[in-house]
Amino acid sequence: MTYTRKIICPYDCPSSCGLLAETDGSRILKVKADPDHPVAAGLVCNKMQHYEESIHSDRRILTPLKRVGEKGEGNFTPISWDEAVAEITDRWKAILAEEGPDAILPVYFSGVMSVIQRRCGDAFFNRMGAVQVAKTLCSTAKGTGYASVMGKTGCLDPRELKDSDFFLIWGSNVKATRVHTMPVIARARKEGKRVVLVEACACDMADFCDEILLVNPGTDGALALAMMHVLAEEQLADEDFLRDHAEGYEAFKATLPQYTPEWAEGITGVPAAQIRQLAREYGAAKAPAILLGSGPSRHGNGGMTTRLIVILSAFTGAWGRPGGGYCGSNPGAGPYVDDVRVMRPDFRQRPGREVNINQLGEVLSEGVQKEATGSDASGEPVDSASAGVVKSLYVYGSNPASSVSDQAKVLRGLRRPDLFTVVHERFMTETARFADIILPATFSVEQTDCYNAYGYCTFGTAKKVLEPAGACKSNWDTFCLLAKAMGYEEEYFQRTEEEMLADLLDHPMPALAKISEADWQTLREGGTISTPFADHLDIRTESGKMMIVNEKLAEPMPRYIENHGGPEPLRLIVVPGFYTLNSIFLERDSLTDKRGTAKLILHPQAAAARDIADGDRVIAYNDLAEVEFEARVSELVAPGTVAVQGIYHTAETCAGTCGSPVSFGPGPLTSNALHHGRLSDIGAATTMNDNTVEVQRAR
Ligand SMILES: Nc1nc2c(c(=O)[nH]1)N[C@H]1C(S)=C(S)[C@@H](COP(=O)(O)OP(=O)(O)OC[C@H]3O[C@@H](n4cnc5c(=O)[nH]c(N)nc54)[C@H](O)[C@@H]3O)O[C@H]1N2
Ligand SMILES: Nc1nc2c(c(=O)[nH]1)N[C@H]1C(S)=C(S)[C@@H](COP(=O)(O)OP(=O)(O)OC[C@H]3O[C@@H](n4cnc5c(=O)[nH]c(N)nc54)[C@H](O)[C@@H]3O)O[C@H]1N2
Ligand SMILES: [Mo]
Repeated sequence: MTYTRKIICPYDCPSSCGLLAETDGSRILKVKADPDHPVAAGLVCNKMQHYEESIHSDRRILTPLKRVGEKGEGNFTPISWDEAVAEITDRWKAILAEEGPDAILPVYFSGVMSVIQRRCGDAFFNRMGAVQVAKTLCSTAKGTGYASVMGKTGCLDPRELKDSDFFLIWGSNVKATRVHTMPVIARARKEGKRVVLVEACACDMADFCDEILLVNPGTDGALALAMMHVLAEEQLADEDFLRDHAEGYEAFKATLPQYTPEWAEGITGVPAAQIRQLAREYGAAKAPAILLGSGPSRHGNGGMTTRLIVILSAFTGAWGRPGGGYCGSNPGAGPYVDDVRVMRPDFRQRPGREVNINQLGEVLSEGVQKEATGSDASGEPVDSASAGVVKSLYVYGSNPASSVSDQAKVLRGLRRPDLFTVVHERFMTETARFADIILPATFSVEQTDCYNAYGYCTFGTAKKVLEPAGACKSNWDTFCLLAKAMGYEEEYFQRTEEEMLADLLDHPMPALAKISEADWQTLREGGTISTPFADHLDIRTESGKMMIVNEKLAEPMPRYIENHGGPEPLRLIVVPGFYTLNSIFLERDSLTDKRGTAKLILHPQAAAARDIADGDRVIAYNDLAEVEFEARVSELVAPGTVAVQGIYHTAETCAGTCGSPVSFGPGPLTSNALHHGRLSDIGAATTMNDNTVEVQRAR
């Protein structure tokens, strides 16, 4: 007998789709979009269409594993949970006694996005007092930039775009990363509305837009300023709106004369005439929408760039009209549940050492240097306890060996024989292969949780559909086991995940407090509800006005600042892959076969200057590393830019003893080895699009 259950996609995507899973109680047989889900409404992405292939993949890790042989070699032997938990907690107790909690580093990021499973490890590591990680690997520069203008104001929910009359898609690969907005754009174009793309690499989106502006990466702020220069000069700014709803307009306006389109052409590479034309069209529209992706913010100037684009979105008063304004940050009145109840900062007795996830390589390989020389970089002798050398790494819901910058350094750190590494995973990822102990993790259908969509005004719950495969355990159950063995007696660690969900729903945040009884029923049974769209003129800053000038920042007045850049002639950006989601889905040959080997997209001019043809094997290099790719020559990338799509495994860890020959790159390192760990101007975020390389044909 088969039956259908509602589930929610657990991955890092704005849609948080509702899906219908057909099951016989032991397996998921089929997955399709839930026609009643407020966002999915019958459309599911290419990856989740066959979620069951991932859940029942024969590459899944089903038992705890212990390393045999050298680190990173990939040889493991099965052990029981009791043995694994005993070994982990014995090691941790010894490290805590000898070095203190600053020597234990927990890392998670966006592998599972549901509230409880994503955040529950914080409670455990707060209780321990372990290192605190700034999790700024994704869109924190954009989020901080947005908030420094708009505070907590909700932006457009993508469902409001039906009323927009002009679309400016700015550094967003909608086809790959916001698939539910594709039909909106297609319909708009049929209705004769214009769709303009501002991109550094337009390969995926060119066919869906009326016009493309190819910009040099990291220069979007100059483009936004030049557009506002034209709008102000030609009286297309809505000055009444800006005086009523914003602070600092007059002072900002006084800075605009210098930012001419001709000035911006020299920086962005976009012809001045095209900038002027775009500004006029944008200014003439009643309800233009800017759809901003995170790409332009992953630079040393990413926060400032975002501020300028957000100010532009308000410059013609569009925020006051349905469909007008800005789409791409948190749209709603959420959060709906209080994740502090899951993360339990109150368990922490001491502040703990802080590290930034983008500098993980630096932090882990610190130990290499100190072990080898007995001194730190300055030559000072090191007392390893006070210097805080990390002695144990615990990774869950993340694959930092593949996703974090400065990959060579991350791998060097992971190879340290004295680093005790535990990875809670579903597959033999690049990171898992360096573990001392691997713990087998569940899929979302084997978990109970709630889901706070970050791109739409929806909230949902989903209950466990299947018992965990093999000996797999959820993050929640794993931390409860570890807590018991550590002797942590708080009631929190005695709960089930079902009890934790009930607790969250019993203590709703204001945004959820007033929903109807029918909606409560949906949440109790498992399903997704829509919550009201934000009132875009209810500006949730201290003063109730947008902060064009923000006195709290080191740079109160918005202006153009340069990104980090570098000495090599080509700017390297990374672009999300269409067939994969970060390093997730690499277990599915049906998807990875379609994407093929890792490619470096470059402009015909850059290719010709280096005697490179489409399909050639090439090496991209800078001061950090050399990485091999297959060249793809395209006019749809900015002339001085090279782009790498998707995350790949390295050949080093997968070609050898790897039991699962998943898709891998041609060399021992991937594009992230070419990324510095430098941070953004505000938000201390990744700058993975802000690196330079030289490229040559491989011998
Ligand atoms: N299929 C798929 N879906 C995904 C993901 C995935 O990997 N694959 N990842 C998920 C995650 S974690 C996230 S955060 C989101 C990703 O969301 P975003 O980071 O917003 O990704 P994109 O929408 O592709 O936007 C990045 C775009 O910015 C462009 N770009 C890079 N630098 C610049 C620049 O300086 N200026 C301009 N104008 N453009 C630039 C790139 O060419 C790319 O097309 O998507 C989520 N959804
Ligand atoms: N080159 C390059 N680098 C990038 C990006 C890029 O586009 N290109 N994207 C960046 C962005 S936007 C992001 S958000 C980050 C993502 O960075 P990460 O979060 O480090 O990377 P993911 O690839 O999403 O890996 C998540 C892992 O979590 C595991 N997982 C899933 N569910 C669970 C669970 O319930 N429990 C446990 N224990 N594990 C689980 C998955 O199997 C997967 O291996 O990467 C960043 N790095
Ligand atoms: Mo992300």
